[in-house]
Amino acid sequence: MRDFKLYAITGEEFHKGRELVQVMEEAIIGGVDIIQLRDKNSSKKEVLEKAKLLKGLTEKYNIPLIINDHIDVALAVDADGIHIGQDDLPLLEARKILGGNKIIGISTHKIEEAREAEVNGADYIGVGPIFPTKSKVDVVDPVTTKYIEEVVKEIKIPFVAIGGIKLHNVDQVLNAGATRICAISEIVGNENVTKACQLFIKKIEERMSVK
Ligand code: TZP
Ligand code: MG
Repeated sequence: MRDFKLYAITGEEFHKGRELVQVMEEAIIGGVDIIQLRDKNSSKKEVLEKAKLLKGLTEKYNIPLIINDHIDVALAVDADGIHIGQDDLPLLEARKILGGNKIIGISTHKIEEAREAEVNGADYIGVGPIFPTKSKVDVVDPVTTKYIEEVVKEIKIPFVAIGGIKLHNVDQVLNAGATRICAISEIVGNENVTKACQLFIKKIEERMSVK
């Protein structure tokens, strides 16, 4: 898959009445280079409609669209891939359905899960939650930046850090070795979505230039 720096996930509870597509377009303008549709509250039909709208948007800007959980929706709109959790359809089954050309990302919370994802052919892993987060129910305890350090040492496939990452603490995440950042509330909950993304990108790029 094409590499990325800043991954935005939808979280309409934070959008403050603003339209989904508008918020995500502001994020892309600010430098987000991959988007995930994540919606745990809507019907499949509603998720499909949102996926169609976001597919139009991500095509316009030529960035990948990832669908959380709903492999059928991903196929229906020809999204670029899916993101699954440890309790979802197993990676190998998802790969059988999607084929080799689609992106499959999987959330991991410990090094054993990261190893398994790598062996099973994940395109990227999520590493988190780094910090406490209110954006996910039943979330596991924070894995802290220690888990990032373990992944950096051992895992070869791309990883993205997630969970409670804000502009004020992203430096800790980058210092631990992350080069890709994912956020919900700090991006889509921001009054100025574009500006928040620009500031994230600036921090990521600054760190990469001193490596
Ligand atoms: N997976 C692990 S933490 C999390 C997800 C989906 C929520 C991240 O949201 P926020 O608002 O950036 O903490
Ligand atoms: Mg899931």
